[in-house]
Amino acid sequence: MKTPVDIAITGAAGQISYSLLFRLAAGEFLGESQPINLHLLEIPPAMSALEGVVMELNDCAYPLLNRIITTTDPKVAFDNVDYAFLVGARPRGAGMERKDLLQCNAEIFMVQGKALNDVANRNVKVLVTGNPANTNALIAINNAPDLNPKNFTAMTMLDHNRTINQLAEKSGVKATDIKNVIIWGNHSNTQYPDIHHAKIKGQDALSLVENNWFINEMIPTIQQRGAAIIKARGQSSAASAATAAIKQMRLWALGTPASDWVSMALVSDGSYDIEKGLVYSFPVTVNDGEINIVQGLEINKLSLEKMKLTEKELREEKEDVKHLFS
Ligand code: NAX
Repeated sequence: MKTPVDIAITGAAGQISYSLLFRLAAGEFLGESQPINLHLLEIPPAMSALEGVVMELNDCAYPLLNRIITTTDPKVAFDNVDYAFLVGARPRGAGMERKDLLQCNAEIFMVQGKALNDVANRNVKVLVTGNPANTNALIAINNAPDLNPKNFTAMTMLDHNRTINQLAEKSGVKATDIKNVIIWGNHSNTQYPDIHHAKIKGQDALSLVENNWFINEMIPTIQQRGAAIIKARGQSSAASAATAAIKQMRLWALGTPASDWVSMALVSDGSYDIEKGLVYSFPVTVNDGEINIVQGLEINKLSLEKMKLTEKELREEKEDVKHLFS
């Protein structure tokens, strides 16, 4: 039996975690021969709900689930962890401005960044899902000076998967026939889902679907998909978000297939003239746990405008929170 890996999940009593935890315990992340310890972080009012979730996890009698720790202390949750899924965040309340939301979440991610810095495994992989995900990741990175900024990504895999699905539905093919879609920028409604480099069964996507559909239907559909799900379901996307979180972390840990890239938000190194240091979504490949931004893609005028628009929003978010950087 392999040594268990330690995985922290914040917001463990929330609805994304209600899907995520069971799938991690079933082996969907690192496979069916890798035992895991789960470190579950919540805030005090949610601890009772979390105990219920733990009872259910135990009732599944998962062979891979070695140990469960529940806590309200980030330093206990992140102690020596190999992977951290930062899902927990404060939702937007009535009358709350976007700036207020940014602020209260910024404080959560400042505390968690410091705790990761102090106690996590030095090779920890941290995936930020809680919104505003890119800027929350930026705050955590800037409060974890002893960890490599490359240890952090924010989740744009759900947007990536949504783009694959839209293109597959439109062209009547399977999701696996679609390659090389891109999400640029922020996980917000300024994000730019780009299919200029995408292939459908090996052919250029834009030779098979109309440019007009791409610009006037597909892009807004992806940008507004979260809101459409809330309208239909009365709650925000949860199972699809958990699927995307597992996919992003799995590909980061185990590598991307040679035939495709995926989208992840990570610290910009200045590629594609995006401001260095912002947490921005790029097309990436992963080898041996190292994420590489796909270089040399041709960017036309439309793409450049959209990439700059979402970069501008991230710059503004950074301005609002940079007083919290250590
Ligand atoms: P829920 O409100 O169901 O759960 C959030 C949980 O986080 C709650 O149980 C709460 O008690 C806990 N929490 C709050 N502050 C905490 C703290 N300081 N430490 C630990 N736990 C804390 O939300 P859920 O639907 O699970 O969504 C979680 C986050 O994911 C939200 O911010 C949501 O906006 C975001 N999403 C991000 C997506 C992405 O693609 N990046 C897509 C899905 C989702 O909308």
